[in-house]
Amino acid sequence: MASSVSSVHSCSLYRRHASSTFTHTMQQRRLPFYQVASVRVQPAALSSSSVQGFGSPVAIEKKESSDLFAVRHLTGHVTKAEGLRFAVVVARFNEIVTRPLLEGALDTFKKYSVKEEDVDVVWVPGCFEISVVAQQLGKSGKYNAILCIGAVIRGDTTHYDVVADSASSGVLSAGLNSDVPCIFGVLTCDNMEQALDRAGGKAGNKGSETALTAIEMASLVEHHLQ
Ligand code: INI
Repeated sequence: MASSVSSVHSCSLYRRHASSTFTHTMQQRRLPFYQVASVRVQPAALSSSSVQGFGSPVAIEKKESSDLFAVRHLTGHVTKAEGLRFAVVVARFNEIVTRPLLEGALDTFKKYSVKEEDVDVVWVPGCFEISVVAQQLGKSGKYNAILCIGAVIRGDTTHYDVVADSASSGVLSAGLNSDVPCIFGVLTCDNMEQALDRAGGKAGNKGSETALTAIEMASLVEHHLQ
């Protein structure tokens, strides 16, 4: 298979970004670079069998060792959080879940060098109210990203679906309308046990994970997209 970019030289930019990105375990799990590279590049070095198994470790290994990626890769860095400002909008409904999610998020901000004075926390009654506030905060121009935290837990009626759908589409709209990343840290669970598992229990703390997403997105916009 021929490659249109097979003659390009080694790309130090790609390597620099890739290695620093992959030092982070969250990023490793998501494999953002390999997925992008897999789609965009069909290197001659790959055999047809390795191309067939595109997501296989063998195919990834071969592509990584080639020097074909002479394109710019823009990514946010969780290690470049200093000076970035965040708002966290958190729902009081199911506070037994949302409070530990918030604590996880604030811990993570601290670990990644976000100063306490660069974070504002805004409480709202429930998930339904998150997006209107997120949009206002985004439009205020004061923040690099807005982290939205809530917990919707299925009950006997369809109310769950209405609130969960409004929260997800509302947070998306808030980001699109304000041009500031609005991160979806709302749990949608079948029961309280599932929710607690994800709020610092056996499934980790989703508040902490979404804080990392907020840092990465804020860094991406601040350092590459302005
Ligand atoms: N709000 C939540 O944040 N989680 C829920 O699980 C929930 N349920 O299931 O009802 C919920 N409802 C309240 C809603 O967000 C609004 O606050 C309310 O409807 C007033 O607008």
